[in-house]
Amino acid sequence: MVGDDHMPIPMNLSFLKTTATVLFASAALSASGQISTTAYDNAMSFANALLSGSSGITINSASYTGATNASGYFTSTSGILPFTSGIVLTSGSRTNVQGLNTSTGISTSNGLAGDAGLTAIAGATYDASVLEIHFTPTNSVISFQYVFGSEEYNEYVDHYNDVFAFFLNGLNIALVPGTSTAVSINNVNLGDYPQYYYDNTTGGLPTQMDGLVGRNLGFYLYASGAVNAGVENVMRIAIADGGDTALDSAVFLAAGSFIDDLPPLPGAVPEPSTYGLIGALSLLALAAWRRKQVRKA
Ligand SMILES: [Ca+2]
Ligand SMILES: [Ca+2]
Ligand SMILES: [Ca+2]
Repeated sequence: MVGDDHMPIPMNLSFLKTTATVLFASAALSASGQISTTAYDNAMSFANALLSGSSGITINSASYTGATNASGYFTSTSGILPFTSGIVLTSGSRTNVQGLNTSTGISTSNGLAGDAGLTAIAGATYDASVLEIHFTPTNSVISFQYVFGSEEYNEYVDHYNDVFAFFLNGLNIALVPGTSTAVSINNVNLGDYPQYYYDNTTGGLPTQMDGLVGRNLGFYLYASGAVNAGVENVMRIAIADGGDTALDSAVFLAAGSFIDDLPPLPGAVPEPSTYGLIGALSLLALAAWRRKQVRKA
């Protein structure tokens, strides 16, 4: 599909969409701060932006597939996202994550193919943007922080299932904490895992994204999983439109948050599926190692 909106939707949904546009036209004026973006340059710089200075991770190579303008670097006023800089990958245009929220249907159709891995999770996908990172960690677990945002919220939930995933050595680790459920439009919204969902259709936050996942205090999202220490591992960070190429979705990755350690916040632990992979004993050993590092500091 070449157009900039979905195919016609049922009357009741059209009505909701019109109503929402009117409702937040004034509310958006109260939002403060901003998200700024700059253009994607090259895959290695992009991948290295995720590392902190003291990281035990070495990035050996990286490649990017997707529209050049679908991705870029961002900086953000504090209070919009849980972090203030990083990289953003979208299924449309990077500039569409900037605010204010003046439209319920910001959309860029790049006319690109989807991603087979994402299609396996969420059904047919299009306009995929994929960053593949080949890296060597020092320790046997990695984690990083992210926020998912989309224009599909709320009116296209259960209609257009935009999706993203972090395939770590082939396994998706972008899951609702404590579950094996992938983070997508249909899986996290006002009705499903609402504690992780921020409804921005009233324009409370200065970003065009109508809904954000992973920005609520106490419900931040970290992807974490087991890796093979000392040898090369592969992570594919992928996002795509579901169903057609319209209405953008974005995934924000926090600068410096890609570490070979458990997530930094109390209570932010790896997914249960990860426990099976790492094994309870190595998790305990890792925790003990980390406590020792803290004491030494
Ligand atoms: Ca698109
Ligand atoms: Ca919007
Ligand atoms: Ca979409």
